[in-house]
Formats: sequence, structure tokens, C-alpha cells
Amino acid sequence: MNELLERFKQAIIAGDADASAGLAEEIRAAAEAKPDDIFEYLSAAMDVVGGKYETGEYFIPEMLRSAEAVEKAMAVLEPYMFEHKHEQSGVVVMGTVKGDIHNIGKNIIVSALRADGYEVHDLGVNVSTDKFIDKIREVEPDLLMLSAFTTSTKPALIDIIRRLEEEGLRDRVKVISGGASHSAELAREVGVDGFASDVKSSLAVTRRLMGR
Ligand code: B12
Repeated sequence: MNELLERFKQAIIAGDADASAGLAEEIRAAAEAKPDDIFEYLSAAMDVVGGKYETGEYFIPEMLRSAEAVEKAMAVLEPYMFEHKHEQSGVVVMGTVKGDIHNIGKNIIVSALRADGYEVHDLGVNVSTDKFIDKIREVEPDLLMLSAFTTSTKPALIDIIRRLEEEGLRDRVKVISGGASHSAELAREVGVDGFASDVKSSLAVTRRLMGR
């Protein structure tokens, strides 16, 4: 299985969407890999891609090809990785904050939350504070989950918390942020209720804040 997962990782690094989707089919058919293993190889692949970008070996088009290779593979693997519950766990509004267009990690968390029984309203990427506030008024979620991947998104996170306070909504919704650049320090500075940087800890923090 590890050899198959290694080939899967290499296909993502190479940005070969046909190969990654084909290998995803093989992984699903073998039914041996645990979701955590798949995430480990997928994240490791994107770390290599990020590293190649940093050293100037890859540029934006190569990163986009790798992103597409992940998306195609996830479409195959999602039903296998997340066994869906039927009870309702809570309502979530989620999106990637303004100025940020990364969506792979967000989409994975959206899938994991849906599988864990949450009704998720996914607002997409580059979401303005106004759009978050409007949706919160409309659906009155239990949780607001914010993806933020670049360090330059800190003001956007602070703006959302400030607006929630101004609009008298801060006590009505728990706010969780997440993304590659997150740390306990950032979470404290921004004023969110919780943060996480992978699927397992994201589900753990949502359960904790929902009192489950
Ligand atoms: C792919 C990629 C892109 C693709 C994105 C395609 C897409 N459809 O998403 C493209 C090419 C568009 C891109 C663009 C840019 N990128 Co980019 N990108 C990456 C890369 C290589 C991988 C990201 C990824 O998908 N990882 C895999 C997923 C599974 O992991 P994840 O994103 O961390 O998500 C997990 C957790 O964070 C968590 N999570 C995610 N969201 C949430 C939300 C909540 C609430 C919770 C609890 C948890 C959670 O769970 C997820 C699942 O495990 C990273 C490097 C890296 N290794 O992360 C750089 C990276 C994020 N990008 C970076 C940069 C700088 C950029 C650009 C500014 C480049 C440029 N000069 O134009 C632009 C930004 C454009 C913008 N305005 O947003 C930097 C950010 C540095 C920083 N600290 O600010 C990184 C770290 C690369 C680097 N080392 O320089 N990028």
C-alpha cells in the first residue's frame, strides 16, 4: 500500500491529474489505506510542491497543476474516506478569507465536516467580511470556520472578529480558524475560539466547541 501511496504522492508533485485520479481509484479499490495515511501523503506532496515553489523550481502554473491533481483524486477518494453520519451535528459557515484563494485544505475540511454530520455552508474563496456576516445572519450557524493560508490574511481575520463584535453576533457563534500558517499565537492575537492545522485536530476542536 505504501508503494501505491508513494506513486500517488509523486503524481501530485508532477501535477499529473490523470495519474493521480487513476491511482486514487486503485487506492479505493484496495481499501487498505486509512484516511490519515492518504492525508499524510497528500499533504507531504503539497509540501514538496511548496518547497519547489520557494526554491524557484516551480512557478504558479506548476502549483495549479498539482492542485488540480489533488482535486481530481479527492473526487474519487472522498466517499471512501468519509463515511457519512446521518444525525445533525450543527450548522457551519465556512470560507477562505478575503485576499486568499487557496481552497484545497478548505475543501477537505468541508468534506470532513459534512461527513461528521454538519450542515456546511461553503462560501468559497476570497470571501469578504460582509459576505460572512450576511450568511451568519441568514443561517445562524453554531460555528464560523475560516481558512487562511497566507500570513497576509491576519488583518482579514481581525476584521471579521471586529465586525462580529460590532454587530452583536460574537456571542452567538464560535469562531475557528485554520490553515498552513496557523499557530496558537496567531489564534490568540486574532481572538478566535479555536484553531487547527489538520483534519483530525479540526474535527476535535469542532467537537470540543460544540460540547460533543
Ligand atoms: C497549491 C498552492 C497554491 C495554489 C492554490 C490552488 C488551490 N486551488 O488551492 C496557487 C497556485 C493558486 C497558490 C497561490 C499562491 N500562493 Co500558495 N501554496 C500552495 C501550496 C503549495 C499547497 C497548499 C495546499 O493545498 N496544501 C495541502 C492542504 C491539504 O493543506 P492545507 O492547505 O494546509 O490545509 C489543511 C490545514 O491547513 C487545515 N485547514 C485548512 N483550512 C482550515 C480551516 C479551518 C477552520 C480549520 C480548523 C483547519 C483548516 O486542514 C487542511 C487539511 O489537512 C502551499 C504550500 C504548502 N505546503 O502548504 C503554498 C502557500 C500556501 N502559498 C503561498 C503563497 C505565498 C502563494 C501566493 C502569494 C504566491 C504568489 N506569489 O502569487 C499565491 C496567493 C494567492 C492568493 N491571493 O491567495 C505560501 C504562503 C506563505 C505565507 N506564510 O504567507 C505557501 C505556504 C508556499 C510558500 N512556502 O511560500 N498557492
